[in-house]
Amino acid sequence: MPMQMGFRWYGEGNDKISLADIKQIPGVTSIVWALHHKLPGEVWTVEEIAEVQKQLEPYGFNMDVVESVNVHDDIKIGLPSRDQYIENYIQTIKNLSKFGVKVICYNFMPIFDWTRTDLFHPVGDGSTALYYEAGKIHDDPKEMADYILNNLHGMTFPGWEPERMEKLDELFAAYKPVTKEVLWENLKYFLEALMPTCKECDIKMAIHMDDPPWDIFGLPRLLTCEENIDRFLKMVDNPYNCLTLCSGSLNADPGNNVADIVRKHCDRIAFAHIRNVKHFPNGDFSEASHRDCDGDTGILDILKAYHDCGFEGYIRPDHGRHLWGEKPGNVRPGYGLYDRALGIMYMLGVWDMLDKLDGNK
Ligand code: CS2
Ligand code: MN
Repeated sequence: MPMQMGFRWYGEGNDKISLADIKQIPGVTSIVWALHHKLPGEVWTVEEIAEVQKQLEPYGFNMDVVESVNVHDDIKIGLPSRDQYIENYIQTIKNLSKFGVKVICYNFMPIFDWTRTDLFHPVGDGSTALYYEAGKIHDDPKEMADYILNNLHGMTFPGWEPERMEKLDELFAAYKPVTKEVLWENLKYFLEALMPTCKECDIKMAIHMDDPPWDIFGLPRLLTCEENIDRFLKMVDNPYNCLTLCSGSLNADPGNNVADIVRKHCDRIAFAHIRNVKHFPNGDFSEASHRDCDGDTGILDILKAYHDCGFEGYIRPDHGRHLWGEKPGNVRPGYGLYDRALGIMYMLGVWDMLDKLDGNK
């Protein structure tokens, strides 16, 4: 089976991009979906999942990959209430398995998901992209959360739920005792509880890399480099404990070589995110088009590594730039239609050529 191309979609009525639009992008077989109205910790019901299935079916898309089923803070903090939230997570896995879901992408970052200081930074060609200004990130996390929420213009964004952001002080206080080692322990506890159900349901848990891959606002981050990925996979050494290897998240640290990690752990990568990043000498970075030479991530080397390993998992373009009229208010930052579609064509172009050179086509 060849790799399967996915496209992230935020759901009917919640995403300006329609399934009919996505259908016109060559090669997409999987819609990477989620129930975006659910808060972390809530059970996803069979009826709610069936609703999405009904929407995808006419287009022939599969619903094999969910991104994300978000993990409740109490699990990450390790509070006694975590056992109930883990039970809920297990029930969600069971419900998802009734619809043939194969991979659940999630992350284990305290409080915040991806973090950027500018959501619409000029790239220089008229387009804009997500940008990280190293000097700005040491400021108040509240200011940053306000900035991001204001620029989402009411659009849902996992990890940036207004309900959670309102309680930022409480959240920071609750995470106080959570050192890096405690967070590792809590991740292990969570995964070990899930693994039997994952096997029974044939669903892989695929952790997303931390973005950016370093501690921010004093909060520990784990999935940041090859060494920690090794530790993670060994810690719960189970074929259902997998990675969402996000090239752009990892490569925000220029010390990470994503292609090397692909070659080392290909059998444990359930889901590949391809995103390109350009580094600046002062520690800032900007997201870039998927074309190899537009950034520093080594997109060609990464695709070649997946191809050489016979990767049969799911792959998707990650964040794109905002193009051709995609402006604050009418586009979900990083998730416009055009640049992600261009990214897919770039990836498929490379992939098809590698197939051809191998004599497979
Ligand atoms: C995604 C992540 O938009 C993105 O950067 O790749 O937010 C990802 O969806 C989550 O971290 C997974 O839980
Ligand atoms: Mn990603």
